Amino acid sequence: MAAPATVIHTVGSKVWVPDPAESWIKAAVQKIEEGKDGAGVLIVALEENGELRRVPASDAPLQNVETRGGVEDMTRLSYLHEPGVLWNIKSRYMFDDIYTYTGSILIAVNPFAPLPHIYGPHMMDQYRGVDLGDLSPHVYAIADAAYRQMRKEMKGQSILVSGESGAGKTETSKLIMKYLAYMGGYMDAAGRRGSSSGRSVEEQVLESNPLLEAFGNAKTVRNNNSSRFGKYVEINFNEKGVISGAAIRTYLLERSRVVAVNNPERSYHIFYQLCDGASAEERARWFLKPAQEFNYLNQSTCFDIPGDSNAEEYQRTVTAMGKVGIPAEQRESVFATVASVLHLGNISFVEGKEADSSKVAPGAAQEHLQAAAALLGVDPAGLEHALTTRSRVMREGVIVSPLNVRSAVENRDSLAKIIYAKMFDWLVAAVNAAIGEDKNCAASVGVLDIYGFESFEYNDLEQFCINLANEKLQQHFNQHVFKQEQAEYEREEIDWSYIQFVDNQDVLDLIEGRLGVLDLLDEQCRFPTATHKDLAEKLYCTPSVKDSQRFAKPKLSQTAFTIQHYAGPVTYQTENFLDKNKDFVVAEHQQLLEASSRQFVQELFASEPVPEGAENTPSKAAPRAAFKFNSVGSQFKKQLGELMAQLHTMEPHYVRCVKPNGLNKPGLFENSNALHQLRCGGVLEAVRISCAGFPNKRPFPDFVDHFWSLAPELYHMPDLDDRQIAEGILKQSGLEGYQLGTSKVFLRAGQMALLDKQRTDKLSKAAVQLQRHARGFL
Ligand code: AD9
Ligand code: MG
Repeated sequence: MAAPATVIHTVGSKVWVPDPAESWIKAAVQKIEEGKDGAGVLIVALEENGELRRVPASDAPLQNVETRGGVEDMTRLSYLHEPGVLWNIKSRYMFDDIYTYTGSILIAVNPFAPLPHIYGPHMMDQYRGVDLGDLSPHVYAIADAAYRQMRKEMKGQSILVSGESGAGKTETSKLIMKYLAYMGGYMDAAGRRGSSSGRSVEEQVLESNPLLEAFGNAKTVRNNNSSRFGKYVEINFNEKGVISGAAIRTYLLERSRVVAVNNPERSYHIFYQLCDGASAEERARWFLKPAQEFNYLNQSTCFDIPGDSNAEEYQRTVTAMGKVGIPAEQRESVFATVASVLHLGNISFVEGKEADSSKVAPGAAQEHLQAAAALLGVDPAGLEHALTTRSRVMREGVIVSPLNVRSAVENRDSLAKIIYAKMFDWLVAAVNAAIGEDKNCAASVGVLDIYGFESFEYNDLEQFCINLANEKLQQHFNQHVFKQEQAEYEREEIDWSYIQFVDNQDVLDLIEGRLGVLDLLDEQCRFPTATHKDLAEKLYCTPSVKDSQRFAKPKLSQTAFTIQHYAGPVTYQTENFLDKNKDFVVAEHQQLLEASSRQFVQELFASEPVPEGAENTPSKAAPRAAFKFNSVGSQFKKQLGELMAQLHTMEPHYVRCVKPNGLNKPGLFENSNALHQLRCGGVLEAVRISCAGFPNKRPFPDFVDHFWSLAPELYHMPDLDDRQIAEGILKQSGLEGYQLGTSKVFLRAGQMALLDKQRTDKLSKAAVQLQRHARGFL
């Protein structure tokens, strides 16, 4: 993305030069030299302190002409390159303009402060029915474009929101949903908004947000309200454009958080809400204690979120559940189940009589065993048995063996996780049932709020799955951006057949293709004795994986692997891959809970049909003690496949959220951090795709106004139109590869800079002549 040739620079040119701290820094060219290999070398002086630096000319792209507060659409920058994009977003952010377009993509920088003046019905009315770009960039403009396009073409629209944790995806999605609810809200004959008949579909849709956030969001080090699941909401509209239904799908809830929290994070909000907010009567019914006394919560010292009240949030959750349409009786069941999970966490074990066996510890643990059993509707002895033994199906029959203390603890945690996960899925299903999908709708708008690309010190199966999702969305994005570019070239009737860009299909093949990483992972999971070392070996020696350009074995590890993602390399540690990939309900748990006296619990554990091809499928004669193996990775791949198939039928709109700093503070913009996100979010990829074609497009009149001085004689010919003058200017310039469309000039990357240079040279020559001329007179 650097400047292609040295000829664009002159002494005095204002350029960007790479800087380790600031990524890019402003400088002015002092001197131009020729390097050893003939390439240009610049001596530049930094703008901020005059320090001199020597940089290859190819590393010093030209600065755009400074505009106060930046430009609203990045494609209007004369020079479209990394520092130009970064600087533009930053300049706007400093004026609280958090939104910027790159063509039709919206970039949203998290303000980390309420900006009430830019949201609300008053602003929604302003954006209603206005073409994208006619008003300042705004998330409402994107929502409006999707809504209008849906109504006009009766075609499904999707709005894909992405960004890293804390970048503002969920807030942005909610703003979009509010806009759609406002536009698609019920209106009576007199044009009054809102339904007269109590609950409206749009209200249900909006209230599903606080509900699912209570159960699926948690405080993390990155975000006090971090979504620990992905979400796709499809809002249905009738032919009048009024909301007629909705469907919600969720992806990969983080289960481990239920039983393990790192300081200073928290588990899911609902636990704290319940402990602080339940009434005396409810507390008695659910045997609740302060949050500090529950082991699943007190591994962290954080119980409160500054500025929030758990008790108030509890009321908010109850209200939201009611508004969505979950009746009191079911709410009771859900809360009892949440409480049962907390009690499970306080059941501790001591060694049993036999060697390597365990039993529930005396004292408080017994009380919690009683409480958990009561809330789950099972017999305490049965629960203890299910927690402390494991049965195996052998040829001779079922063999029940005791678990030692450590295994009992693990077993208890896996029960807690599965109960919570099933309850979460139940909630999503309940919300869907209450709202109701309109299968006969005229068209829908889908909003996707899904975790962005992740790369940490330690990357586990979760990061692997998340990054797979991002690769798939990135491919979708690239194809769309490329298609849009091509559509414009076609409209302008220019030749673009030779323009190509590299796509990320090879990464997808590596991960989800035949005998790719996911296949090999499932294969290893089917061997009961396989370890992560076996998995790593398998990955290192299978040609479909090891020969991929995108795969590498890190030098210093025997079990990790590195994938070269579109957003950069990520090294995954395989230690937990096998365990985390196995998704099954332990037979003891299944048997215990499907026989619960509580209908709700029974429903959660109602036997599902065994998936085809699943291992350990009990044969008809076999006892029920076998478990069903289901792979997390393959399920996620399947879900993603369905999502992508759905998205392919819809017209996409993109919002890229950017977190300006790691401190969640307003007014602070960290360059390298933001740049990394622009890369991960595909914004720079979009720029790259654009640069592979014709990054600068100028309508003929604009082009002529700017460059007439390159061919003043043409400009004064009365018979020529702007297209002919533009053609003449370009011919004289000696450039090649540009194209003339029906209304615009299309320039290849770097050509704008070359033309600008010719123009400056010409104008300064003219100025010199003028001066001489003037002197002649003196
Ligand atoms: V995560 O991947 O779920 O951890 P998100 O969803 O990207 O993350 P979220 O929308 O939760 O981030 O935003 C984080 C915080 O930033 C919010 O709690 C707000 O305090 C803040 N935020 C985000 N967007 C806006 C906004 N448009 N206006 C004001 C905002 N504050
Ligand atoms: Mg979120």
